[in-house]
Amino acid sequence: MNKPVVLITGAGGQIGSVLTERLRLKWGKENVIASDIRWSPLAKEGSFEILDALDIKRLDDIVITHKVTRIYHLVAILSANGEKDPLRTWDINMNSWLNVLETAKKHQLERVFYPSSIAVFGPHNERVQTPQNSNLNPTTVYGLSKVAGENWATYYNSKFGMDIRSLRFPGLISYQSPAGGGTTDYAVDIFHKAVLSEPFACFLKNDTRLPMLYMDDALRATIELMQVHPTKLNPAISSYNLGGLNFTPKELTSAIQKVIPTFKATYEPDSRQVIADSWPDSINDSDAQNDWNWKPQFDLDKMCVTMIEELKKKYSAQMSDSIAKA
Ligand code: AKB
Repeated sequence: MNKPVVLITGAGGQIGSVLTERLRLKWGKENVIASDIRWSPLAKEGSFEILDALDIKRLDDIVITHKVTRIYHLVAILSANGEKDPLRTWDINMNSWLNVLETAKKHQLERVFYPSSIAVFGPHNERVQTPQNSNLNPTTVYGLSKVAGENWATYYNSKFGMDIRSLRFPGLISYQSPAGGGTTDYAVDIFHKAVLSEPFACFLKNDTRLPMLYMDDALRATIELMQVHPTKLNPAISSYNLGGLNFTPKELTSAIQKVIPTFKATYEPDSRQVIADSWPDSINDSDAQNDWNWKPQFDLDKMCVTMIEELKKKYSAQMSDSIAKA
């Protein structure tokens, strides 16, 4: 099999910065082009292009110049930030995606990846083990754009014979890069405070249960889904539910306290609580398990230990750097 030439849009974000690294390891630096609207440190390690994904001409030029065969489209304004300017969120989330779809169709790209989200669900869905085929009635503009994005993917797949694959990500937890304006961000921020020995004020109530996933599992799911033979995938599924973990802020605090017993959190809900209350507690991902053998590897305790170890290393490396520079 020829190696794909991959373009990642929005590569500077939470998923993109780690996915780029992973794909560069898998396919070689020369075969993975990271792009973002602004410069990113990813440029130091391999090909990088400045790209505003609303600019279809520039996208087209990049695809031609690098002979791109696959796109991972990671540009999006997330749930909490999206509510600050709904029309701009719709414009960026939808039109960047339509640009990718049109470009992929024009150049007959082999495969495209689209990240959807648990934000496609709304308050009228079954909250526990939310099924794959639920009615989708989101309450955020981010969720609306993800439902529409999934439907556009199905449309291009069936009408133009394309191969667009998608996952509904829960909240993602990673040490490499900050979370970017979502409702699940607390579950990343809390680790930074814990490692810095500072108290954490959580913006959700202590008993708000949400589906979450450690980044390593999310990346593995993405890479596995993109490698699966097309006949294994169910064409009736526009985007696969992806489960993994689910916990409340209080449970996460207790799990962190097993590693850092002095850590303390308070709970001061803000406007993000309403969004969290409209989302599932947990996700049924049996279709992903059956169709392409999806299985997460990180439980809550393993994730906490790894996050804390890695963040400690990161902060002590930063400290040594600044001492060396002083
Ligand atoms: C958000 O909180 O908006 C995202 C998501 C669940 O898609 N992390």
